[in-house]
Amino acid sequence: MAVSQPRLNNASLPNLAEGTQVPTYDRSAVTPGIVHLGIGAFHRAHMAVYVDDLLGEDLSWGIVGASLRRPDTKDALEPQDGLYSIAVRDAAGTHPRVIGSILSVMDANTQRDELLALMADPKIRIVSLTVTEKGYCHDPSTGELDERHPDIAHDLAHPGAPRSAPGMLVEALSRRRAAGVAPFTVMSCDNLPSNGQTAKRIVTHFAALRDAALGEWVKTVAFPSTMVDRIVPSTTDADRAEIAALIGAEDAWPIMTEPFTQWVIEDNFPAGRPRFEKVGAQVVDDVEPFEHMKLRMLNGSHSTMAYSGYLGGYEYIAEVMGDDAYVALIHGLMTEEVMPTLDMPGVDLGAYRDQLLERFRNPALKHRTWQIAMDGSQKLPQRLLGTIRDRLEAGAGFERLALGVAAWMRYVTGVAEDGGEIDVRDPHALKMMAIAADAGDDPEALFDGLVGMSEVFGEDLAANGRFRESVIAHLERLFDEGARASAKKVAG
Ligand code: CS2
Repeated sequence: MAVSQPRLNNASLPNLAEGTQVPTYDRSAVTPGIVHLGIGAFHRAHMAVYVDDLLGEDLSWGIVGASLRRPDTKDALEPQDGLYSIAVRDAAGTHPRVIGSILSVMDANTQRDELLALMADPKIRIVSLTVTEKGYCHDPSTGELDERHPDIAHDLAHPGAPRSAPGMLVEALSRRRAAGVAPFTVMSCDNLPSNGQTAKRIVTHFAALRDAALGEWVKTVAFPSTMVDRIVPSTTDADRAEIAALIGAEDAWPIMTEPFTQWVIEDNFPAGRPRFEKVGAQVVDDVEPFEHMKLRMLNGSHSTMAYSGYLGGYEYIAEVMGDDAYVALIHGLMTEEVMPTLDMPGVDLGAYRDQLLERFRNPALKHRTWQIAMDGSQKLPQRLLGTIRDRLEAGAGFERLALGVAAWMRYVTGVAEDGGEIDVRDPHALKMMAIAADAGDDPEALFDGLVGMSEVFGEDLAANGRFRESVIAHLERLFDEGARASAKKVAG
């Protein structure tokens, strides 16, 4: 019978298996300086690790995490005193490390007042966010606040009891203003274009809807942009068992990730910041070119592989990369169609592409196509459609990008190639499946229905003949011959 292991927590920390990296600073002396909204796996594999690296030199930057939707992270980390492990995986094995930078986790639904009081406390100098694209309650095609979003309507009616990220930020900022406390810096770490500017536009707009003077004050808040990058598949029970065996303690929610990590940060923190550049982050004046590069190269490839790979019967990205036709498709997409749209002096884009292909191939990373396929209506504009617009304007080809869009349209019908059901997760899933049901198996009707979602496609793409023709041709092939044949055809 297996001997039960202790739970990972402060008490078990000194007795973990040899070889497990653990915090070397005095955790009991760490105080909170950062509140992080959206404490999911990505944050715990990325920013929390950089902060963990820095706490040794400054103990005043501990993180208090908050979940806005589900209490599951709190439930997992509370009995662990905020400790959790990350496991860096590559072909050579799994390397565990325990992270101590998260001091506690709050559930915004049940601890709203406590969380808002902390955000209003002068010792909090940064509020960072990974609330995913949909957490911004915006129109993804324009980057503007969606005033009709149900959470925004709720938060305008109940400003003191917000449930959206913009609502939480504005209520906390308004309390600081009332108390004469300088604002915290808002740092978005989500995969949005110009994420700082986008967050600022949305939050300022929301504040102005609450009260014009508050809107003016929020305009003075700093919203640095950041480009974040690390691939983080969802944790499975097999991962939990592997980590328990490696570290010698039970961790209810370890995080699996790859060796690669990148963080480019705009240097705009009037209230101060940890010295992220000391631990590998790039602190620069202008993040936008890096964001463009990453969203179009990595995420554009990811979404294309997710939809066309899922339809082709592949469960994991590494499996998609085992199919030569898909490799040629993604290599061609980046080289022929994305790279010419990027302006990155001093960056070797060919080397960046090759490194991405290598990362996608990582056999130890079980990254589901279905996971990446989620929330496509929020992702397509910055991952594929912006590049297509640039190519249209240049009179250049975009066949592979168009296949990515067509595969998304085929995917959101909710019916797989073998007739089985696809579990489509998207804030607009019901609307899209209704459009698909009306269109039946007519590719033109499906295209016309979906392209009419102006929050995704804007007005311009719906009216563009070249775009229409190219996507419909792919849709016809996807319905007639399937995704693998479609990848092969475009691969040449
Ligand atoms: C992925 C990203 O799920 C997705 O949509 O494309 O989470 C991706 O893994 C990260 O952006 C990598 O930095």
